[in-house]
Amino acid sequence: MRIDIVTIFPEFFDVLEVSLLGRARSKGLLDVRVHDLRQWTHDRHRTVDDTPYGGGAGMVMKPEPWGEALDEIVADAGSRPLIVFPSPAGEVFTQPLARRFSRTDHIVFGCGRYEGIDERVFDYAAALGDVRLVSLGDYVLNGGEVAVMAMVEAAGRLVPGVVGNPDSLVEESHEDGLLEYPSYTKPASWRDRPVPPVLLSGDHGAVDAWRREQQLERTRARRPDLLAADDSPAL
Ligand code: 6GU
Repeated sequence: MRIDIVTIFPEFFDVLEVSLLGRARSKGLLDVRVHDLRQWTHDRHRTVDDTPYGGGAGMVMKPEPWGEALDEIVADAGSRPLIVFPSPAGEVFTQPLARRFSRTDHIVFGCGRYEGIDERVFDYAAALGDVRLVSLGDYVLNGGEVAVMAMVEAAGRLVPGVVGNPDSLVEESHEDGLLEYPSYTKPASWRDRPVPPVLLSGDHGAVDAWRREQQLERTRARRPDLLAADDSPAL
């Protein structure tokens, strides 16, 4: 899987070298390329932003560097990528979308800063690939970099071979539409807090039933919105 990231802060992505995704990169499972948007500027100050037409606060990212960046990356890859612009005005990123990303051969992430990117860039990008605006959730970050890091990690760990034991991927929060059940390890009692006895019973059927009940109970308490969804596993 190839991932291109266009940003004015390429250093943000240095942490992709470490941990799970770092190993996936050195094993050749993930081909991540980080690009400085300013390489596609031509003025002495390497300008990427300008004042908004119509007035208002803040600056808007100019379309020209974005156009050249997308042209060059898409031409180099030679096929139509998925082009993702992180934006608090986008659709919300969820596990099914992470799964979709993990099955995509080539994703280009365009990290906006300031008050956003000139709207015409999204329209132009649609000629080169399938465009999606994607948000992490209902709060505002300073730019798309942290959001892209989250999306790359969520999708990258679903690429076959990236996570050592694939079983650990299925029994997780959100994979079955519910929150994960609670986990315990030794000792059997710690600071007057015993492990739930059913987990020590050796009765696998009882353990499975208890875990399912815990998933439903926690989801009811913390995330009732998941149970109200059309595709809720509780329906
Ligand atoms: Cl994707 N970008 C920004 N700037 N803020 C966000 C976000 C994305 N998702 C949530 N807040």
